[in-house]
Parts: sequence; C-alpha cells; structure tokens
Amino acid sequence: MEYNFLKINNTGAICTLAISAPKSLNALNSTILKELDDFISNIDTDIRALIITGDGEKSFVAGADISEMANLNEAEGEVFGKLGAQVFRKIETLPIPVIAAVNGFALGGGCELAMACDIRIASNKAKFGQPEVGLGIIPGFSGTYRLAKLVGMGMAKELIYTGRAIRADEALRIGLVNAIYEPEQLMEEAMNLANRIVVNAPIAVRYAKEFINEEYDLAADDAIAFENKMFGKCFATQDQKEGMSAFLNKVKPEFKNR
Ligand code: CO8
Repeated sequence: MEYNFLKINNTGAICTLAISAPKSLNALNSTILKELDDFISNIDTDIRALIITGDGEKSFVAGADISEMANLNEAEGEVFGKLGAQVFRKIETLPIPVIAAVNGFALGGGCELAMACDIRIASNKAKFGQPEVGLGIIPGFSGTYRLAKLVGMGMAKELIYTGRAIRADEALRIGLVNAIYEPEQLMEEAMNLANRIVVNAPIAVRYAKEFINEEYDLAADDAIAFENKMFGKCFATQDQKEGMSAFLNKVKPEFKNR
C-alpha cells in the first residue's frame, strides 16, 4: 500500500514513523487510520523497535479529524471509533516495543495514540489532553480505559471531565510520560532509548511486553502463574543460552531472535 500520510524511516532494527497531515496538525482521518493499520499489520519482522512521532514541529497528533466526524450518525460514529480503537490495540499488542516521541499537541485521539504505545517521551513543548467532552463526545479510541490505567482513575476523570490540556511537565508529574527533553533533542533521545532496547534479547523483550500488557487484567494468582509460564518459555530460546553464557564468559551477547 502506498502511504500518503505516513513518513517511514527504517534503519533496520529501529523504524521511525511520522504521521504527516500538516494542514490539520496531523489529525487522524479514516485514511490515515487505514494506512496505520496496513503498516502495523505488515510490519517488517526485522524491526525490533518502532518510534511513532508527528511530522513538523508543532504537533504529534491534534486528535481525530473533527471535519470528518462532524456529520457522522450514531452507527457511523461507532464504525469510526472502532477503526481507531482496533488500530491502537494492534499497536499496543505489536510484538516489539513502541515508543511515542510526542513533539507537540497530543490531544484527543493523539493522546490516545501515545497511550497505546509502550513508552512515551515528550518535548517540553508538548501538550496533552482529552478535550472530547467539549465537542460533545467522549474519548473514542480507548482513552477512557488507558488514561485511567496510566494516571489513576481520579486524575483521568479530572482530565476527561474538564477536557483541560496539560503541559509536558504536568504529564511527567502524573506519569503520562516518562521523560521530557528540549524539542531538538527529542528524536535523538527516542533513538537512544530504542537502541538501549534493541541490544537485548528480542524474544525476552517480546515476552516481557506480552506479560506486562496481560497481567493488568488478571487477578494476582493468575498474573503470577502467567509470568511463571513466560519465564519458563524464555529457557526454550537460544537467546537465553547466549545471554547467560556471554555473561559468564564476560563477553557481549549476540542475540539472534531465536
Ligand atoms: N481535526 C481537524 N482539523 C484540525 C484538528 C482536528 N482535530 N486540529 C487542528 N485542526 C486544523 C484546524 O482546523 C486548522 O485548520 P485551518 O488552517 O484550515 O483552519 C489547522 O489544523 C491549524 O489549527 P489551528 O489554527 O487551530 O492551530 P492553533 O495553533 O491555533 O491551535 C490546537 C492548535 C489547540 C491543537 C487547535 O487546533 C485545536 O484545538 N484542535 C482540536 C483539538 C481537539 O479537540 N482534538 C480532539 C478531537 S476529538 C478526538 O480526537 C476524538 C477521538 C476519538 C474519536 C472517536 C470517534 C467516534
């Protein structure tokens, strides 16, 4: 599929994807969501980490496209919401880590896209928020669910009920982002973070992601049993043998993703 709204830079192990719709501050319309879906569904298996950002200096993603949503009826609204929610769930469950490098506005669907990623880092110019209730809707790309998980129910309710946008420093304080940087350093820091991940055993990272995602919805005993199973599975990989023998022989491991 040819992408009109995605700029992709694949260096091999690390791939950067920039959403690019400059006229609407990278707002997500259904074409962009379909392009994202196609990219995520067919992602190159050699990629070990994905960085998602917004093209340009001003915006990560300024939300879902309001001009496309304005005249939807109930059924069409549900279809549009489902499209975004499904793509974001695919990002969340992608078997490699996904880093959101939030370079500007991350509002509505933009904040929801960032929250579907594993790790969020931001420029100190970034702004986050779920302004949907001011438009007569609720966060429809799974934001009500993920925001409460990330920042706690009380803070999520405040942000969603008021629709107020918060600056990067407040996002850092409440745990919505892991770190903030000067705008010109953001992509370099995202690459540094990705590089620190991709030197590790890919299967172990994948299992860790799968487990952390799943454990949230499990009771403690089930979560512990699940972790135990995933832990055991690591010992069926060549990378576990490589990682441990490299440590014991005081050399760097060479992981083969097997
Ligand atoms: N949709 C469509 N166009 C947009 C959007 C958007 N979300 N955001 C910005 N634009 C457009 C503007 O209309 C403007 O276009 P034009 O130049 O043709 O007038 C252009 O981008 C530049 O925007 P501004 O002139 O407004 O730039 P400012 O710097 O003054 O303001 C803001 C930047 C603060 C980001 C402002 O544009 C804004 O408030 N945008 C809307 C933010 C918003 O409300 N986002 C949430 C949208 S709702 C949503 O995401 C729901 C997700 C779940 C959907 C579920 C479906 C059922």
